[in-house]
Amino acid sequence: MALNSNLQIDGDRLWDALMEMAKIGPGVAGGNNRQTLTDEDGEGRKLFQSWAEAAGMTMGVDTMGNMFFRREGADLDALPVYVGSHLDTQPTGGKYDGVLGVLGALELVRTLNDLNIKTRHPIVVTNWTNEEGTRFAPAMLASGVFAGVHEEDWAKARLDAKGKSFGEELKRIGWEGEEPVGARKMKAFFELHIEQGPILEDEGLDIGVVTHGQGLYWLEVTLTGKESHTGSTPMPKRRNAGLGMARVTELVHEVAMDYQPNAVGAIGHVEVYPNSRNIIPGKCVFTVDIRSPSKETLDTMRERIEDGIDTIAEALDIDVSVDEVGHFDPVTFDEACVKAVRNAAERLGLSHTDIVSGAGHDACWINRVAPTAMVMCPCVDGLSHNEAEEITKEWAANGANVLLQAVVETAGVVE
Ligand code: HGY
Ligand code: MN
Ligand code: MN
Repeated sequence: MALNSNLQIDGDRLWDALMEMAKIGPGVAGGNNRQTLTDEDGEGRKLFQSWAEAAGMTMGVDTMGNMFFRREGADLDALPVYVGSHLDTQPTGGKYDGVLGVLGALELVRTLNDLNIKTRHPIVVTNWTNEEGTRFAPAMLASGVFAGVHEEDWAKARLDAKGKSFGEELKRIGWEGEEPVGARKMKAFFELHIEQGPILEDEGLDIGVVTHGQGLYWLEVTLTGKESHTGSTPMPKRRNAGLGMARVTELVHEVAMDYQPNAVGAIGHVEVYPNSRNIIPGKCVFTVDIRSPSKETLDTMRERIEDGIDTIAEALDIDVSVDEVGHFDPVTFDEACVKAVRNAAERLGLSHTDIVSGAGHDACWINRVAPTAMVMCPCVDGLSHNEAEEITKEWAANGANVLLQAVVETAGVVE
């Protein structure tokens, strides 16, 4: 069967699956709180497993809890085409970030089953553990181990805010697999994801053909001053870590603004000790998140911010330490895979544009070990990492149809 625009997924079935999965780990404002390796994550994994096995796929799980569901191809020895994303969410996350990519891949297989289409290469639907990095830093942790970026022991020793380790939590929810992580070889990897930015919606475009992903640093900064009474400590005698954090927050913003229109910078995670109304903060721990599509700009921003932090600490007589807890350089996705995505959008008559991903994705790491590309669909107001994250059924279906066509083009149709 030649690939043509008649090959389309069932948009209602995809939407129903998204709404069903969204019931697990509900947020408080219509989104989701299904953080990695929580009981809710375990429940979501079980639901996904039941659907994937009902679609005739066989499951494999590796030692980082990455889930793989294989649909056999005509050529049993051919390297599979992998397709997927992540089911874990932010604490105040949306229903579609990551989930659309996993359930869009499931829908792709369900559609091939309905139409009795056999591909030459097997297809493997994937759920990567801990893409968000919000409970266990850094982001894309398990796909990073798979791609050989992180050592498995280091990853399993990562602690959450309550001092629980990734490894013990993975065991606790019963999803530590047997497969050695990274042993699987891929012909290609495709990931469907919401844009998490405003470009596609603002320009009225259906599809983002992701050519690059911007680079990122997560710098965990610890400022140590001296706890003392907010009422009786004279201003000149204060060693105020909270004031230091405020100045660093401003510094990060100013540096990012110097490299517009693409650079970004903010501080999203903050811990203030002892966090008492009438004690001057003795210690602040926070994470600087800076990103740019240009490696040179990213490194310059990091240098300027670290120098600025030293100046601020000296002026306030506070101590400082900076730990890199996350980093990846800007990513260029595989030309042939990107072309398959672009061909798919054209074949389907969908408007599209090349786009650089602002967010990090598992695809950014998998691109190191296999030819990789991403498909993006719009999201309302470009909003994500917010419970109000929204997409339309049509946008979801367009994205999943492009994913289907790109994967089938790459896997080859036998009958
Ligand atoms: O941080 C990111 O870019 C991704 O959402 N984990
Ligand atoms: Mn995501
Ligand atoms: Mn996310």
